[in-house]
Amino acid sequence: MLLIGESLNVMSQKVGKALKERDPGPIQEEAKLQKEKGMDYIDINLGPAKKDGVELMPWVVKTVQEVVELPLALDTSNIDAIAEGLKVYKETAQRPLINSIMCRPERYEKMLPIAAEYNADFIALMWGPEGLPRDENERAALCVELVYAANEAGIENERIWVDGIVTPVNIQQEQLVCLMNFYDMLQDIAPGAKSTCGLSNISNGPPAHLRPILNQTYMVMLERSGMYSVISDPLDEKLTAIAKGQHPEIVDVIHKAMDGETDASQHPKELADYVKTVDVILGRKLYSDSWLEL
Ligand code: THG
Repeated sequence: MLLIGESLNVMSQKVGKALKERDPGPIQEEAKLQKEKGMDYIDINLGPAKKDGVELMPWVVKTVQEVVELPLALDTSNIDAIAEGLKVYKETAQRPLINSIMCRPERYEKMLPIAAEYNADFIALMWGPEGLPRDENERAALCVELVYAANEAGIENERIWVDGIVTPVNIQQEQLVCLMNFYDMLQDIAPGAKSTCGLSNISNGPPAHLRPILNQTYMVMLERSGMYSVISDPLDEKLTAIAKGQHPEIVDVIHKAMDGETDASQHPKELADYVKTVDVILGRKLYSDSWLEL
């Protein structure tokens, strides 16, 4: 599983302040930390960046590329800021990633030519004219439309990273299964396409100390549906270790739980918690903040 670090983010206090003040120090520290923690890509998340994005994105790209050679994902809804960032992007072993292009004609008609011109990969976000798709079939329909438009623009499937959108477990529990069903179909819809998602979205809402087990469990479940990469928290070392294949016993218990071949009572607490979390993600149990205590 390839990992894209999420924490070079305008919402983080340290990074947000440094971005505002154009102070390279904390940003370069963050980038080096992400590399040390095993990230394969760094997501530069500037949010909407309406006002100064066109000037800020190229500044951050240069600032990060002075200290690490990892490929970067440029994450902002400001289209011109993405283009300006790609203009100064120093070539890396992998192509840069545009994060993201939505399934809305007025967006992709502007953005696909930018991806083509600068030889960038892009994240295809399954967010349509009516917002979040309701199930795997609506996701599939959006995906077909955007992949077709990308191919027309000369971008092959291998450069498209499909993001079906992870929803918070406490408010849209049933969507988590739809998302896995969608990834199960992806290679039929778009052969050769890559995949990714904002993994931490699943635990956006639950208490902070319970976020890692939700993120870790869902990552393993999604990997079984072919997930190629996730945007993740670089400080979650356990997650990174699982992603890099260092915890086969955890992967094994999660798979068995998915298949109904084990239950929590058969395992010590650490593994039992993964079993209970699978049950919540699959909707076998209703989510509540106390699911591990039940
Ligand atoms: N898909 C794609 N891109 C995305 C998302 C996605 N980019 C943004 C987001 N979702 C993924 N990135 C994050 C970044 C931070 C957090 C979650 C997802 C996060 N941060 C902590 C918080 O908000 O509590 C800590 C913030 C801080 O550092 O203070 O949860 O779905 N393509």
